[in-house]
Amino acid sequence: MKQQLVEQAYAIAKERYAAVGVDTDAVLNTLQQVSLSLHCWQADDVVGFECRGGSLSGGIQATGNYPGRARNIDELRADIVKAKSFIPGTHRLNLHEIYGEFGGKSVDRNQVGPEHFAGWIQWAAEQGMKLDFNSTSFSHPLSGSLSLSNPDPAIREFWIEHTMRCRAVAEEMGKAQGDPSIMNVWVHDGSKDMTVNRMLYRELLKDSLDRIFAVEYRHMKDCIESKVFGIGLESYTVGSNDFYIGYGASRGKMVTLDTGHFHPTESVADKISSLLLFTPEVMLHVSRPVRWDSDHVTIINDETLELCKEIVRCDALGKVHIGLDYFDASINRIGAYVVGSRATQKCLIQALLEPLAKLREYEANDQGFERLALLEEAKSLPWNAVWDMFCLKNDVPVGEEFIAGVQQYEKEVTSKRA
Ligand code: RNT
Ligand code: ZN
Repeated sequence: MKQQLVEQAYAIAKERYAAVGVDTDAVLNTLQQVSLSLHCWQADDVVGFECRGGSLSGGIQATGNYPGRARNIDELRADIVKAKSFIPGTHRLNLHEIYGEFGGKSVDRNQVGPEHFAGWIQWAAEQGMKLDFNSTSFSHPLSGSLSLSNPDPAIREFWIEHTMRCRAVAEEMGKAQGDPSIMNVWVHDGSKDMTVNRMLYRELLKDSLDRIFAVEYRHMKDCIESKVFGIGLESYTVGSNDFYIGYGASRGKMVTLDTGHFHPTESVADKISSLLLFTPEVMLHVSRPVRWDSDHVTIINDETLELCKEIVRCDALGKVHIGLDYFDASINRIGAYVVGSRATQKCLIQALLEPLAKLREYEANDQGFERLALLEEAKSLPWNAVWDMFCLKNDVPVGEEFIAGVQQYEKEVTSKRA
């Protein structure tokens, strides 16, 4: 697209926004500071690089068999580099433990250490990306239905050891990058059918977490993620929302809000302000549930928009970490990264462009009509011109131009993967 067109449209948008008290240049600067944490697992359908193999378990599922899945570390890295070239700004990479560099050896989950991520740390530094991390409870012979809440001491110890080691890995990442690595603990623990032991498993999970978090680190931050149910684990989830809110609030740990992990009419946006009053920060997994926690590619929709608006309205960009979490195996996977990341950023820019001062003035004066009218008008202010300028400034394709870029990479690279 012509640079001149983008500049002209931006000049007009700048004036329109100035009229409602919004400084578009300041918005561009603010958005520049916001890093998304790109989930590594969209590139390979959550398979990872353990040499054990086996299928995805733990109640999650990547459906579709679009060709071109990344089959090894080099392919995954190349895909991330390609995706990132279409996403404006500076972003982080979120790794799972199963994506370690195990050098063709079988390294069990209770043997993992920072050495398996030394290559990633070096690569990320070269790419100007910071790393976040996740322990991995699923897709392992000992995953079963219960990991950290398993009444069998041997199995529970195994997963405690794994999670403790993962924190040590995250600590090394944080140290190397001079910025804390955020480590998410999500365990799939639950039960397919009714349980008569809800309390027992939750007590065990609480105790496991207390032991895991007993070691204090300075270069990593912990977060804990709840969900409603998993596939094959429909009747009970040990790590429910209530469980982790209680845990996070009492232990000063961040709670991870995955937008696919709540009842369909529940507003995740509404949770931000409550959590921030009782937990230090918030981690997000921005996704798009369709009928269930289906992990479709994030798009601009009311849910994502409201979520971003709440972050901005709470003045919490510095306290809310925005990670993505979806895995669609039915479409071009690099395209999936780009669409979901750009959609999240487009929601953020709309949130930043909200004429908040004016809206708050109306609200303070009890001017309900005026507030409603401006909220409605703001929806069609020319935010897209500001977004195009953001892309232009960051030297990434403006508008739909990235489609051809993704297609070219598919033709040259991913379509050749058997
Ligand atoms: C699963 C959780 C979790 C995973 C990743 C792969 O329901 O959302 O965050 O998606 O750990
Ligand atoms: Zn998630």
